[in-house]
Amino acid sequence: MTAVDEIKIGGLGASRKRVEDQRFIRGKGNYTDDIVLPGMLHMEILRSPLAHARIVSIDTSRAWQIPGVHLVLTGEMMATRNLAWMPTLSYDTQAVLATDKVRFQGQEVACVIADDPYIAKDACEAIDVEYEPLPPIVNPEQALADGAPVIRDDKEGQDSNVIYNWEVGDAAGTERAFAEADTISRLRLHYPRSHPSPIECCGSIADFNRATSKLTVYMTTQAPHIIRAAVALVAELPEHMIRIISPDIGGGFGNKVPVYPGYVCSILASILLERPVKWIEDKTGNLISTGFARDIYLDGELALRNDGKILGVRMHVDSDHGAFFSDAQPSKFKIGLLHSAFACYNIPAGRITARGTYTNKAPGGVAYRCSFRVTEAMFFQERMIQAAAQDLGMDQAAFRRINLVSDDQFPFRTPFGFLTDSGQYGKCLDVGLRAVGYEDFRKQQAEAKARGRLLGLGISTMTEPLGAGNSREYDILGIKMFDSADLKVHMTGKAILRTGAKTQGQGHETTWAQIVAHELGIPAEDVVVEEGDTDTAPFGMGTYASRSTPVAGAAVAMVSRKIRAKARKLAAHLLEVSEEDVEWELGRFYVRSAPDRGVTIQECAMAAYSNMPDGMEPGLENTAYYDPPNLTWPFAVYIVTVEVDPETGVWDVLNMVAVDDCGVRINPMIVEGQIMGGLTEAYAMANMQFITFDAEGNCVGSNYMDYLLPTAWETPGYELHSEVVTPSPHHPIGAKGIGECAAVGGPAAFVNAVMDAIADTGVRNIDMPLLPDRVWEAITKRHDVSGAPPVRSDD
Ligand code: MCN
Ligand code: CUM
Repeated sequence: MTAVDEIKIGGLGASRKRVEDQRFIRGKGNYTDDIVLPGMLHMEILRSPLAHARIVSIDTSRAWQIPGVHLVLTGEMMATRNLAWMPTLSYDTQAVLATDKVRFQGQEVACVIADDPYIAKDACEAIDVEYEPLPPIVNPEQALADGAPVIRDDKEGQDSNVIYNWEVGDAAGTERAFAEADTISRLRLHYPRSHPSPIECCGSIADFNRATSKLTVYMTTQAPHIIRAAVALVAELPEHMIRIISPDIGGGFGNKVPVYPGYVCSILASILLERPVKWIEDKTGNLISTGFARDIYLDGELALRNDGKILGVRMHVDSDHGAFFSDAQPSKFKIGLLHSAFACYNIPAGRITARGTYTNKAPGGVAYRCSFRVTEAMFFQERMIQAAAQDLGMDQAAFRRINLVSDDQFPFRTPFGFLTDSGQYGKCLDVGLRAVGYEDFRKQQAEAKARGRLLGLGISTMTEPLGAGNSREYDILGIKMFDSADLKVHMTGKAILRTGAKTQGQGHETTWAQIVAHELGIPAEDVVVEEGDTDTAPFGMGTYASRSTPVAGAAVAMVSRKIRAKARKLAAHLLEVSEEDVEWELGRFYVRSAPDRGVTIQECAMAAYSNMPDGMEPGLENTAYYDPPNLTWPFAVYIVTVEVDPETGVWDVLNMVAVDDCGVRINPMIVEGQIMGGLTEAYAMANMQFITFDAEGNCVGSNYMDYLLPTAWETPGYELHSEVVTPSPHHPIGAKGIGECAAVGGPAAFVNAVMDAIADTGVRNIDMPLLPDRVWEAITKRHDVSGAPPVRSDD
């Protein structure tokens, strides 16, 4: 007998088909809205039509009279239970239902609970709210202007719209670097607001049982245990009497990390009515009120030597957080991991200053396929790198090559203090350049130019920190960031695995079983994976920041190893030899001196319940908590070629090459799916997707006519490369996160390509999205097109 074939049993490296798709493609998924409980009522939310206004009065009497209405909740009623406001994940407060003022269009003002959602919606319209309008503030510049109205006048001592001033890096060293520079390259950029827009909106079904005092909440959350802790704190319910169940999730993309007022209201309503209460957000509600992303302005500077060496970097960012500072991020860092910028470049000194402001927009600023602001960090970085190469008159690839961290420099301390773990940056760049035919394209580009055609090539190279955290540095609201896995191997060698992560489409049910197969030789199909139920899953911090593989995935490997250690003892007992004489090969223990004498892992499992040695605790189950020593640092090179039509400003992608090194790939097919999805979102952000606000604070982008998602029709094709593999030196199976890389690094590649195509115009920047009219304006007027669209240019 020999070891089992790892690929055949669906182990590490197998492109195993996604087991969850068995139910998804049959329409048998079980999403929050699919759940129907006996006696269930329905909740709808009345939202503010105005961005900034004082509430004069709320009259709910007409709503109460509508047959089928069970409860009308207002801020005033919430206040009697101390629930009108709730703490945010960034130590701010957020209104659950407005009491004093409304602070953004779409803010929750009241809720109606009724027999069905239609009655509830009608009753919302029967609530009479009198508002006294206040001047709205829609960007940081207005927020910081003299005499600007203070949006958060509810907060004692808050006399401006500034939330924080934060800085990181080496101020003196950076000053010196800039003093020594031959050239200083400057760029101002805006990364506009965008929205994750998962197909499934947010929702919850709260079910409070008075007899048992137990509260069960089915909800769309990426982090059920954090929600349980938050509910325990906010609703003052004992934690063991709260069960959060996150069933199938129809896409999260960060939108389902925060705590939303709808969740809180449905919980209170269920407690008051002693019946299950379901809240399902509609698309407009989701687009205008839940977890936005980005909306951040950069003043960036690079200190350069004329030979191409970057000496220092200076960044100032102004971040628009909306009306409440509700970012989910490690509490140590005010602007997430923005300071991971330039981590792949060898730059001696850097400094970031960051200022956050309140505005009359929905709260957000962190979520959407990003590890806490790394999307902004890498976009700014790669736009600044392109501008710097251009300012020096250097080739884009050569300039990067001079400054990228080389293979022998790891672990590498980045300009803002991170320690990157590993990588082969130069090799990835070579693979990408070869694949796109770099030299040839430059020739084609020159020839095309002679005929009036605009071709461009954009490069984006980046490493990003994935896997928050390690508990020394990372926590949310004081809860340390680590993760967990619990593995129960049954008598017949079949197993159930639970983790503290929560899949939303990433395929954990498939890939975690592959790690077990790799560690134990139990076929992946014999391992069922379950996530998202706080009564059964071990405590974990959930899925976002591509942390699942780096942290929960590591815990899966570690718990499997604990199981293997016990199985070894069982094997020694079965083989009647001492443990030291037992060897392991995949799926089987054998006697070192007699390799034919062996027992399978399944036989060990049976023995754990039927034939254990004297004194051994029965059973084959264990739990592992994993606190990673560092973040994992995948690397990527994205290269895009485009043609820009000077007559219309329309740009088409000719080719896109992606070289991703995320260490060991558990399931190559799933990894490629993650990259393609991310590139598509990157393309959407660069090309079409934005939520903007008019001067009154009206949200433009509250529906899919205005907020454009790319379909298969406009999405370009991608050429993916997987030949560079640098295992993470500290991850038990060498895997690094991948979930966001393409969405993080992709946007700059598209924008850089368009900017390269129009370089001769002297235009340094067009802010995203690069809509045709904006590109056309830049080409014909020969000026930068900046700021949050719609842009009002002077001429
Ligand atoms: N994987 C792998 N080998 C690796 C790394 C990852 O096979 N070396 C697999 C993993 O096992 C997992 C998937 O790829 O099945 C993504 O893993 P990982 O990079 O750990 O990311 P997470 O599972 O933590 O997912 C989070 C990430 C984020 S933050 C957003 S936002 C996002 C994304 O994933 N949201 C998504 N991808 C998404 N994909 C879908 N379909 N839906 C979402 O909501
Ligand atoms: Cu920031 S979006 Mo993902 O980390 O859930």
